[in-house]
Amino acid sequence: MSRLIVVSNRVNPPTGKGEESVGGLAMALAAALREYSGIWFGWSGKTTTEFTGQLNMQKADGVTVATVDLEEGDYQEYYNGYANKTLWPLFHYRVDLTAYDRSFGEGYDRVNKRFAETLLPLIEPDDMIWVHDYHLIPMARELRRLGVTNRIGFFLHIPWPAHQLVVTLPRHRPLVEAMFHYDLIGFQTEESVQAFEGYVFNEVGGERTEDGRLTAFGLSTQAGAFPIGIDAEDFARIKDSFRASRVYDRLMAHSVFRKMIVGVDRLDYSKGLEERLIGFERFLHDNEDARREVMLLQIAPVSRDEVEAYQDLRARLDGLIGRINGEYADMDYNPIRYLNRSYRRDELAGVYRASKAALVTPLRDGMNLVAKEYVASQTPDDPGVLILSRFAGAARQLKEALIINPNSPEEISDALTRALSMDLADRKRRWEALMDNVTRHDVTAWRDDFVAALREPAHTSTKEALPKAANATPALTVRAGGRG
Ligand code: GDG
Repeated sequence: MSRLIVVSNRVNPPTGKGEESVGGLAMALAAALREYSGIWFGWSGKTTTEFTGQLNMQKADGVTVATVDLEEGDYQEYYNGYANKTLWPLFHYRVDLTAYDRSFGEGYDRVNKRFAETLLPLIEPDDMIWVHDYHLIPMARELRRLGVTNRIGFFLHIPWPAHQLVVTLPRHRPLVEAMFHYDLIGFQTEESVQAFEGYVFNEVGGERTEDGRLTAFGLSTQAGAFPIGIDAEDFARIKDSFRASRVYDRLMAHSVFRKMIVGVDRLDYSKGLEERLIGFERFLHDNEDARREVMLLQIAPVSRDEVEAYQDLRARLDGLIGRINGEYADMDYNPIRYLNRSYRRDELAGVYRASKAALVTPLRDGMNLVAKEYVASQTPDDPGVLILSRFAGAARQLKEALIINPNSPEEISDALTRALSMDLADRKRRWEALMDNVTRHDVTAWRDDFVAALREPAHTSTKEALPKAANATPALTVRAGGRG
């Protein structure tokens, strides 16, 4: 069997101690690689004054991990710059927060080139390469320039935005062209696939071939939806673990007369935290009886805090929570408990289990794994209710959740009323259907579906190496068409 080389910006190998770092991509890849012999390659998280290309190799929990340090300037332009100040906001429909600095794009291309050069010596002829997320879109193009003809797949963890948003990027064409150097492109939802195709057909005159491939720029690729899942079995198991039970007991003891609602998110403007709080404020305003009875536990570990938009969000949240607690708290009651720290995964499972409802209210989200984790952590004979934004990719699958528009405080408030008064039979019926979905479409199914499609596409084209010209965008370089 060919090896799998996974490439992602950050490499977070599983520790086996439930202490994996925060973030959906890390959660998913750690679980996906656990049973796969292969290499996980990416940035070490460290910066140096000058890029050396020195590979650090380690074995962690059965996975070979290969990391490289980045130069400080690279880190600023590629990571804090193009990835997190340009692509992340734009792909989450926040044109107002999108920075279009040219130097960021140059840093982004430079780092992708450096990653490709560093990875090259590790690649064997039969390896499949699976590149992850918006940080690394040009990676396949750079590998092809170095002569790599292996199968290379790409998975985008965040949404692909509408055509009109993509074209606000000054370098949108080379960015999309770079995607055509992959053999397979995976998106979270059909909606993202369609948005991508919309760009390809309407902006660059691309076409769909009879066998379903996309052609443009003289290249061809295959695109599809591969909704990511969680390790549902593991969550269902750790929810009963010692640590989870300890957290559960602690929370239940404190909230005997109170119903707890939970929110767990990286502190990010895409997650709709402000909208959630305003919806909860509306709920408290409209339901006098609920005051003192209902509390929101919001876990929000700080994320990307070198980026101004994240600092601003944090300050606004501090103000908003102060206002709501000031208005509705009593000597022995705080409506919102807000925690800017992260917890172990097994502790999170205990928190989910102790909560009568979860509020998952992103304004845009590729998938949202928290929604699935909440479902997987419930007790079958007394499950809580998931309230889920229609703008999360997960809403396409988790249809038995209470689906809301997070921009509407009234909808959030009404959903809370409904969730907290829902009878057991209705809760069970919904949860069983949700759990069935979360279990069937788990992270293993996601990995296997993607890898199978990458390995044996129904109809395939053979990618060829690109000429090694450093900065040129090459002309037609890929032979499209069937294998035979
Ligand atoms: C991206 C896409 C897509 C959170 N707090 C703690 C903690 N977390 C974990 C959660 C969950 C993960 O972080 C967050 O995953 P999400 O999917 O909700 O969101 P992103 O980080 O934005 O992930 C997203 C995902 O990639 C996968 O493709 O679903 O749309 O944006 O697993 O549990 N984990 C721990 N302590 C915390 O305090 N241990």
